Amino acid sequence: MWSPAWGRMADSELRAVVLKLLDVQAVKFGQFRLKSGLTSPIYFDLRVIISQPALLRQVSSLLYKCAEDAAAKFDCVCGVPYTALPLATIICSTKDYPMLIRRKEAKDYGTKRLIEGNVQPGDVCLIVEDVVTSGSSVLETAQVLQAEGLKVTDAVVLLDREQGGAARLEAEGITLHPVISISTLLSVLLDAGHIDKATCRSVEDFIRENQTFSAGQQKGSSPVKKTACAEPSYGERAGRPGIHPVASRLLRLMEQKTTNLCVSADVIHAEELLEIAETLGPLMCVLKTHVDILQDFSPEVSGRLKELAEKHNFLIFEDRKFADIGNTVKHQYEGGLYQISSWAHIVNAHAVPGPGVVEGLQAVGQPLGRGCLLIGQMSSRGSLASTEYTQAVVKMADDHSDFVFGFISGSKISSNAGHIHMTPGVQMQRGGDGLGQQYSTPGEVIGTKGSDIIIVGRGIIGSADRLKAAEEYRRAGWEAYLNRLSALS
Ligand code: S5P
Repeated sequence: MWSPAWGRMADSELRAVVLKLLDVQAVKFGQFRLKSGLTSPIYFDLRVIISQPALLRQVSSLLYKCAEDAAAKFDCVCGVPYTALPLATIICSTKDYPMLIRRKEAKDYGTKRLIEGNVQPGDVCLIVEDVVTSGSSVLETAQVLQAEGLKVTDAVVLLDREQGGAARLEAEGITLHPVISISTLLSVLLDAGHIDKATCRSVEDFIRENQTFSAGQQKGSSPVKKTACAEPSYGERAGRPGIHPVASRLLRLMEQKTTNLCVSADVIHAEELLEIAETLGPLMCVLKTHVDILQDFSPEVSGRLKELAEKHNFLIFEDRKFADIGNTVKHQYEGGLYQISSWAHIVNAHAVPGPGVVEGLQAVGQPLGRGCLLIGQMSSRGSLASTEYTQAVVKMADDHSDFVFGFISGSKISSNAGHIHMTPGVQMQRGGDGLGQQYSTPGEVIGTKGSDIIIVGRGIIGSADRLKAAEEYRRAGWEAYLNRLSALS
């Protein structure tokens, strides 16, 4: 059994460690000539972590936690020389385990021992390693320990290159517990925009083509099962480290309900709005409202909407497009006639006032578990959102990731898989409405432009059979998503 610590450990901590490893150049991308003569697109030099005291401590604690989570039983600890020696030392001194040191070469005087420390034959020794490729270093250390009468059943490693080392060790009776697998590392760096898909794929190809333990020799486990650079599904993204809780909830319910349809219920009577929520609720992931166009809003209406959102498992998005200074939007969001923060899971804002608009909204929304979308692009003809503006919006989202979880945009504008893109201006036929609105089709929006959610208003609300129209849009959006997934896997 070997599985990376993804999901078991504090995901955000794992993500932070991966980013830090890149930062200190413990991992590098490029063209590297290896000892073996091969040219690798990735290079690890974990020795550099000894110059980073905080990282060294953090890695040691993750290694220990990895052994603990796997319920590994051991009496002493031995690090594979050299990088893992300080890691083993920190584990032993903080967790109170006796340590053993394996000498690289036997002394040619005195005791001629290969192991330093008090060896108690019969004791179980945990091996600590920084990187595993073929598993041979761990195996050599295990053999030296075993020759002294110790037992070795488990090894913890910071990074598993997934080149067959785990399977080789398993064949020798040693279970490898990696803190990070190469797939995890690639996913985190890809999500964070530090590497592109081409780099990710070249590393995966290299790993796949350079397996050190042939498949026939492996017991059950196959390396690099799911490619890290394949398009992640909505459900997979929902579980990614550090994802905003509203984004996670939304992606999960989209996967469960097989829908990426947001219905824009731009109607003027509350009864009609509630009727739409009730009848189309099962088909949509989000209900978008413009509460200020209702002629007869009352707190009962928002209360009833909340109940319907629970009943049909969708989120409510009040399309208020806040665009004022922080102090004003705070009041607009929390107070007034509509008390939006008390019922809308999602709101949106223009970035034009600067970060204060997000900070004002966040002060109200974050304690309530709400999330915000920034308007990165608009569907209307002649929109002033330039490329530079859109890039600045993405940066603002990154800087406020505790509250902002995505965008209103015509296409995918951020490579962060935690960001959700919602696109308005969608109808079955391309065209416009005479007042500047411009329409693209669900296939274009999801398939070509890489957005996540189609926002459909009059395409459904203006139809004589709203239920039938909503089902057609749901199916078109979902099929475009499935086609995109299969094209990119
Ligand atoms: O750029 C935008 C942003 C938004 S939120 N363009 C838009 O059309 N919208 C909203 O999406 C708009 O306010 C309306 O509620 C909906 C589109 O409605 P439709 O009837 O044109 O589909």
